[in-house]
Amino acid sequence: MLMSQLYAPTLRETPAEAEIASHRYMLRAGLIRRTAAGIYSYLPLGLKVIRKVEAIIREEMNRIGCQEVLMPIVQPSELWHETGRWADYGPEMFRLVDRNNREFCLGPTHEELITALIRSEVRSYRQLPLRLYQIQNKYRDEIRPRFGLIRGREFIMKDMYSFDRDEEGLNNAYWDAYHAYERIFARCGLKTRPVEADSGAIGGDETHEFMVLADSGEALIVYCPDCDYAANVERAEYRFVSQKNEAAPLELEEVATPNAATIAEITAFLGVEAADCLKTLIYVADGKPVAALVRGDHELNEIKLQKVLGCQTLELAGPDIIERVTGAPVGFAGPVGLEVPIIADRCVMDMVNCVAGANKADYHLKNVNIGRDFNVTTTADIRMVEEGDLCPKCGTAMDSARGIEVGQVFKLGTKYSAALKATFLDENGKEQPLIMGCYGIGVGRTVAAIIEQHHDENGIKWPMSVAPYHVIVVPVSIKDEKQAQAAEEIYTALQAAGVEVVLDDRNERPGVKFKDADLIGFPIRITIGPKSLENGNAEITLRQTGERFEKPISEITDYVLGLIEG
Ligand code: 9G3
Repeated sequence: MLMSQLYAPTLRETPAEAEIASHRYMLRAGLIRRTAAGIYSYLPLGLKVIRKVEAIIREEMNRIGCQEVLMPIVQPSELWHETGRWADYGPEMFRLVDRNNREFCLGPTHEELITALIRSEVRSYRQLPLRLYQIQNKYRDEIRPRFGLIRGREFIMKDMYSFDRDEEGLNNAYWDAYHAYERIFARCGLKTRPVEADSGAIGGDETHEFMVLADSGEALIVYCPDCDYAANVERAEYRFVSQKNEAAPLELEEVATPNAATIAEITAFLGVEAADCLKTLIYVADGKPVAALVRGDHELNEIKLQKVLGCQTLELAGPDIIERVTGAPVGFAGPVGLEVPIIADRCVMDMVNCVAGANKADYHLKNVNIGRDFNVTTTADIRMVEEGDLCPKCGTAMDSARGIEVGQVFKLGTKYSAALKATFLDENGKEQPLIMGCYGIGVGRTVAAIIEQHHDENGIKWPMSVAPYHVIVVPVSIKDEKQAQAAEEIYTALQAAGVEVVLDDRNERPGVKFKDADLIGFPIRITIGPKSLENGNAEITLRQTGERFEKPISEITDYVLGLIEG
């Protein structure tokens, strides 16, 4: 490929909307262009990388016995009515109607579709296990698309679905996919960390997310430096050590706290620690009000609360419900005298003489004590884990990091096969539901994450396995007959050896050519300059390490092949 013909419109300046490195460089290096919010066109260089990542994914999916299919993007609403999910996703689902006014959606995922696809033809245990996957566009109308391909509204996903006769079969599929993911991301040059995650609305019990640790990541994880425990904070647990406060309970006291509603205002106004305050949060669970209590310096984890309550819907109560339930405006809620169920975090049970809202406008209570002044309905772990909390497995203080979720593996069980009546006959002719798992990788997200982990101030540093081209050959001056000829010879020899190579044949100043080479991030740059040429050499620069050295032109092809193999 000649640089003068390659359609890679590089930009000198960083576009304003790009907030993170990968988004910045994908625009500046001419890999993608924004068509609409969260919707992108892939330009030649970007598409080459996407296709290389897909090829690695295909190899590893095929290696664990998966078969590739391609399902439609446009999905009939009937299937989503059968599983009851048509209404679940509201505005996030792109919906459309056809000329006969029939309802469809643009597929955000394909559990319904794949299960309906096979249910009438997979009828016997002899046909199991079955593992089908596709690499296809997905559509989710995100409220805030951002960070380029990391949170788009149209994105390419590899989604695999496994069908087994029993839990053991599902377990095999789950761990085959898990280890395939480890190989996929390693082959892409990505350092990932699998973390235990919350299975959320899609049901099932066990699930892991593959995280790329990056400060720009939207997910927050905690991990143990000593053992392999790692989890998304939505789901993370910690070793709870009860440290009962030994102070004697003091007389309950009502204090005027005009306009001091938040924990920060109360601690300032009363001169107490946040850890001595009670945070009372009023929620509506399946339509009924409940109170959740956490220590003032802790965060409530709504996902844990919802699991403890076992409710379908859970949302923070609005000001009017708070007024009705507590008798006070927002900010003065407390447990004393509340008529609703109270769920307290375990840490609350160690508290003595704490400060809480008085359920009265502009008043708080001091020296509130559990048992004497109020009772709780349930005590549970409903707290957001933080850095420094103890590992639930080995007790070491945990670290935290932000992560980009590039893949996830889920055990679904019979959630979709039961709803869609996808069953098989076992040896005894007895009808059994298929046991399912689903496994996703965000292809665009993976490409963006590779850039997040492989870039510097000059641009991208592609791992060889996914680079859009392996080599760029740069003559310092294309006008110099000898340089142009040597460059042409090297370029032709590399092409003949099957190397993916670009020749920068532009009549540009060397600095411009070197800047573009670094920005686009070719792993190998071969520079033909007047000095090295006199000795029959060319200069090689490795983008990953910055190493620079000369090689006789006659040895270049073999050396480059060695680097690509390496
Ligand atoms: C929807 C919309 C958004 C969604 C879903 C459905 C996420 C939805 C969960 C999954 C689970 C797995 C197969 C590949 C791996 C992930 N967002 N999920 O089900 F209608 Cl609008 O997609 N699916």
